[in-house]
Amino acid sequence: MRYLEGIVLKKWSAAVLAGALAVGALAGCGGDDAGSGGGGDDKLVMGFSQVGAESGWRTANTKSIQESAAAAGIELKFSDAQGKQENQIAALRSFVTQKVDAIILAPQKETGWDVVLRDAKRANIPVVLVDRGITGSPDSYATLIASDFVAEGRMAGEWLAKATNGQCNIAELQGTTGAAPAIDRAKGFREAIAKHPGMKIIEGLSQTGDFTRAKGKDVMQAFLKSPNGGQIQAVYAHNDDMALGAIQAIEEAGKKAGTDIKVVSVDGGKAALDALAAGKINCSVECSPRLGPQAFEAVQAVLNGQTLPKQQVVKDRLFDSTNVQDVMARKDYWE
Ligand code: GZL
Repeated sequence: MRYLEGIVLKKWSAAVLAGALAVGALAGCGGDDAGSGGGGDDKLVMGFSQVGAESGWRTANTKSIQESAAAAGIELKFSDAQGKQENQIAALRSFVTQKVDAIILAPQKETGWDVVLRDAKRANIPVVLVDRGITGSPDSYATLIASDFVAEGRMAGEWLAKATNGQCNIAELQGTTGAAPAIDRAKGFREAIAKHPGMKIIEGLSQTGDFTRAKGKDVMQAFLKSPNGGQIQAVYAHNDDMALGAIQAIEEAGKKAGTDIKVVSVDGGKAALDALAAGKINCSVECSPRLGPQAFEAVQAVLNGQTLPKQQVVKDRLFDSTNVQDVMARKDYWE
């Protein structure tokens, strides 16, 4: 993913944001030719196209966006695409037809958005991307609010290199094929382990688990039964749900997750922190799903005619045995 002048986002309380949006709405933001939205004169109406409900992260992300909309008194038309890009494209077309004031999109994959985003632009409906980026023209959206997935992969790889003194045979559970986090977490991890000749992803043991616990378990079971399965010393899962599925497979194979086979993950939600505290996950790189406040701050700015940086990077932390107890004690996690 390309990064322009990224800014680390401020944390905005919903109250502050609601005030900003109310001022914007009363000021008749969005101009005459923007979508009328159909929500009455002063009520903003936004469309939100969500990937689906494949993981704990996704559920928390949906909650964050919906809570921020409610706090700001915005009518949010929500569409769950059930993991299918074609459903997202249909939802965007519907939002354009309904003349919403703005669209928030979490794109299931990087490609295939040019035509529908061109139509939204022609209708003067701004689009804010959250969570995942796209390869289309940067002119087709106002801004992207997301983590740096390459950095997440790099952090995971560097942690594993340090924990294994640069000697480790790794199996990889990749995220959804074609999705920015899957592409970039794979890229960053490979960049990190390439610095250590003793680290490798085992031939044939890198496969998508589609970000779900069930598929993560199925794929890990197949890995463990494969001819190269005995070589596995660590599994790198692109999200916690697949890591938790892999732990089930490891334990059903009579091995100790976190000890016989190290488990490195991304997302850093409470479920992973619980497993980390139990020694079953060794490291999880946080990827915050709480993008609602920043998304609505961005929409308000765009409707007020401001130009935003194309990428707003959400800062991530790394959780492991050195900090998990403190993070849990402070409840400084998402769930
Ligand atoms: C990352 C997000 C990914 C999460 C998964 O921003 O797109 O999708 O890491 C989720 O848990 O399914």
